[in-house]
Amino acid sequence: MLKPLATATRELVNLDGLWLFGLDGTLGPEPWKSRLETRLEAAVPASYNDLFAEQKIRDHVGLVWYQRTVRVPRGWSDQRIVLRFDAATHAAAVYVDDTLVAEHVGGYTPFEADLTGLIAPGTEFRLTVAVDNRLTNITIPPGKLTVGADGQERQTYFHDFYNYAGLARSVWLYSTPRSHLTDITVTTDVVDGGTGLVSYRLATSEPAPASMRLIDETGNTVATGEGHSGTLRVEDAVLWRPGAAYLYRLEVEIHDGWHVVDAYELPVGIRTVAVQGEQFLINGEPFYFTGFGKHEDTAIRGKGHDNAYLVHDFRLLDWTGANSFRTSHYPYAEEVIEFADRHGIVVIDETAAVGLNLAVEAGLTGQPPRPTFSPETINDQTQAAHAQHLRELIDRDKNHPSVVMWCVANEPSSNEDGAREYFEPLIKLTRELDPTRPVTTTAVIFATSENDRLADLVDVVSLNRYYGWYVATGDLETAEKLLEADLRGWAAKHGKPIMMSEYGADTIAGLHSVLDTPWTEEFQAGFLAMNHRVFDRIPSFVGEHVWNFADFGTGPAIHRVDGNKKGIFTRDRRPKTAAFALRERWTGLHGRK
Ligand code: GCB
Repeated sequence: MLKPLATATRELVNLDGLWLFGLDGTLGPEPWKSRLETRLEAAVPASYNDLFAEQKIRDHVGLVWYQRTVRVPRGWSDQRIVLRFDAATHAAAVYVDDTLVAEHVGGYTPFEADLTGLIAPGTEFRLTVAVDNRLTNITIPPGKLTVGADGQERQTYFHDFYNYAGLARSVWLYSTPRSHLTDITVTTDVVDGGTGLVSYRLATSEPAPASMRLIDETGNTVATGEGHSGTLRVEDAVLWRPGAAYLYRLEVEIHDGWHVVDAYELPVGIRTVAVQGEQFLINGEPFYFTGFGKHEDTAIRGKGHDNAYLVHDFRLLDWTGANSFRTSHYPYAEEVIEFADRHGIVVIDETAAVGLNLAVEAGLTGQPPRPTFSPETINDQTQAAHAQHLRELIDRDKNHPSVVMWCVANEPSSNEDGAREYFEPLIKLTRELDPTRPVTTTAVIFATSENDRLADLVDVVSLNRYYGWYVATGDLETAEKLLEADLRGWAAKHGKPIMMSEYGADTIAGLHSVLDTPWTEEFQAGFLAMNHRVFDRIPSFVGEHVWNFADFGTGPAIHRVDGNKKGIFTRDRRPKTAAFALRERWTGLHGRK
């Protein structure tokens, strides 16, 4: 699926703005069949939860309805007309006037409906979307529904960020020619000490001759090609490098013999990624990840994409000396990945498979643990949803040079029976879908180098560890010993690159102490410094991602004070003391290895 783009042959209308909004059950039966009977309007893109300052809306479980009218551009009569949602969290049914045109499950990947023939250019139609926020044992991420004493559904989930929902990304109406490009796949390589190879594969709606040219940043054509697959050679290629992005532009056209039928263009970064022994290599050079696990999370918008935060967050990454981040715990808006492409920030692209771990559920709820992998819990249907999600994620993000590794899941219960049977086929699928990028999963604290059953399947061992916080709370001396023993165990067993994909301590901005007092700014800085001392003693260490870039919203919990406070920045992006210490380490660290 190609991202909508205005080109010489394609036009694009953005449908963001204010949409009518209502909770299911307040709107009468079959709400899509007429104008929604509501006074509420919701901003798109935004999660709906925090817009209205109303508990009933914030905590609603089930469907909500969005509606607006859309005018189809008059000039689109001979065109194919497509409606595209960049995401609807977590499932959607889309109606054009009275007709159901699309259904989609999975909250963080795009989907489309072909409206050609259903709507007439120059006219208006009623666009209604039902969005479902429910998570069950067969969704990604999983969750659990129960019925409360009041007869209402209650949602619990096994991850620690608020279950924001709705239309948090852009919605588009766009045109393509009837005969059109449907997909482009690009992979790159570097040979002979500097020649870039750009291999392409095109898919089209019907057979059509194709041609393409690759243009450098100064506008010079550096290679041309023909056909649906092939390889372009770029002598003395300027490589896409971390911190020094360079993007060529691939212009693709299909023809009918005489005319250009469809045109599309794609930024291309020429770079290689590989894992060799205990090293992570970008362009053949060892790369050390500095950065964060992030979230799409801001006040009021929830997970709504916002370009102002995008720009600001990337400036703060730069300010701290971060060269990378992980899209914890779901694929981020494509604008974020494109921005990383343009600004040379390296991305570990994670699926929405967070909480495949019912030991974590037990920890979060105080209930006795249930087996994670069983017919009643995470089962074959969950695995099928996970596989589908992987297909959609890799289809969307495969061409981004910033994406250097896939993270198939966050903290799955990799020490439990059933973990290997569940994950082995998914990791295999990931490699089939994209043979060019390394694969990882992050390991939870209960997964030790002794009992884990997945690390031999992945390329990089990524560990989430909270010694000094959840374990040996406040005792950094003990924490240092535990951490070192833990890391050395993994290093000795696997001989692979190891990175810390999460380490952090909750910190209330403005709370201070001269003692090692958890929740203070000084403790957070001391906690990170302890971790760094240990990392620097492990030769196979390839990176450190602090948990988290910024404070973020969570559901109510006795261990969460207005959200998770492990941010180096507050939710409104003000630095805590540790931000300055990180900046000192990371701006001096590049080139360390
Ligand atoms: C974790 C999770 C992350 C949580 C974090 C925490 O291990 O991966 O989603 O937010 O711990 O702060 O507890």
